[in-house]
Amino acid sequence: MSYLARVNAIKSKPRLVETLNYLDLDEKYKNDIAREIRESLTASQKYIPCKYFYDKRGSKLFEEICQLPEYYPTRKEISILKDIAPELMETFAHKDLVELGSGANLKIRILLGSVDESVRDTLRYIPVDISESAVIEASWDLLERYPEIKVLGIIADFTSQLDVIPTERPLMFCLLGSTIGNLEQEEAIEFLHSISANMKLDDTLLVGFDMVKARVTMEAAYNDNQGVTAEFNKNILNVLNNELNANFDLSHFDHVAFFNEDHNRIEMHLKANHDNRVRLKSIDLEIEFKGGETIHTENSRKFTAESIKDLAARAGLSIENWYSDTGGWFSLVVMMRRR
Ligand code: SAH
Ligand code: AVI
Repeated sequence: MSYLARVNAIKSKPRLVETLNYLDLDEKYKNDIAREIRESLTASQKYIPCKYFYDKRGSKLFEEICQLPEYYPTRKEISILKDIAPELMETFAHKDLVELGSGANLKIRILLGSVDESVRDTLRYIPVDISESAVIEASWDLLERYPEIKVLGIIADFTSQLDVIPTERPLMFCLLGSTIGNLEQEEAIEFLHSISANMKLDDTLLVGFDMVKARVTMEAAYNDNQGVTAEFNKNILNVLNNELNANFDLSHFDHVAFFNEDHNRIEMHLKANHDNRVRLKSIDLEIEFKGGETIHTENSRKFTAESIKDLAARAGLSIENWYSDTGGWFSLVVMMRRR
C-alpha cells in the first residue's frame, strides 16, 4: 500500500489511530532548522544536529542499519526484551506506553506481544518521533498486528516538546535503541530531568544503553560493509538540500566513523574530499569547505555501569531494575522518579 493510501486509511479510522503533528505549530520545524543550521555550519568545528537524519529516507535507512550483521545494538536489545517482556508488562493493564524516538517500533511489538489480547484492549500506545513517516507507518503497522490497541501518534521534537504528551494515565516511558547516547551528557541529564518531571510517582522509564566494548566491534557497527551507514550519514545533506534549498553535492563528502576513547563515543563525520563551496538559499548562507575538513554529524555515546548510575542520579531518577545480555553488550534499565 502506498504511503498516501496508508495516510488516508489511518485518517479513516480516527477512533483507533490519531496523529498529532506538533512540528507544524507556528512553523516550529522550519524556524528551528533555519536557526540551528546557521549556527552549526558557521561554528569552528562544523556540525549538524543528528535529529536531522530522520526524513522519510533517513528513517528507512536506519531500519536497514538495524538489520545489518555489524549493527549489534538492535539484536542485543531485542534479545533482552524478549526475556523480560512478560515481567515488564505484568501489571500493565489500563496504562499508556509512551515511546520517545519510536522509529519503526520493532521493540514495542515485543512488549505488546507478551500480554493477552484482553490486556492489550485496555492499553494505549503513544509513539513520539520527529519523523512523520515513521510515526504514521509504524502506527499503521501496529494496528494491523493488534487491531484492539489504541494508538496516539505524536510528531514532535522530544527535546523541546515533551509537554505535548498526555500523562494523565499511568504510564511507562520507553527510550530504546541507546538513543540517549546521541545526546551530550548535559543534554541527556536535562532530557531525563524533563521526562522525570512528566512522570507520576508510580510511572516507570525504560532506557536502553549501548555499553563500551572492544573498539573493533563498535567501529564495525558504524562502518558496515554494505555502506548503508555511509548512505545514512550522507543523507543528512539531502535533508538540508530539501529543507533549506541547499546545493550540497554528496559525492564531495566521505563517511567517517571512529571511536573517540577520551569521550567514550563513536563520532560520525562527513569529510570534504576537496575544497568546495555550498549555498543554502533559504537562509541566505554560503559555506566554504577545505579539503579534509569535517562536518560532525553524530555522537553515539557508549556507557559503563558507573556512567549510567551517575546519569540517573544527576537526573533525579532511581534505578529499579537492570537487565543485560550475557556478554554485557547492552543494558536495559528501569528507572523511577526519586521519592
Ligand atoms: N527507538 C527505535 C529508533 C531509534 S532511531 C529503535 O530503538 O530502533 C532514533 C529515533 O529517534 C528516530 O526514529 C528519530 O526520528 C527519532 N528522533 C531523533 N531525534 C529526535 C527528536 N529530537 N525528537 C523526536 N524524535 C527524535
Ligand atoms: C539512533 N541511534 C541510537 C543510532 C546510534 O547507533 O547512535 C543511530 C545510528 N547512527 C549510525 N548508525 C546508527
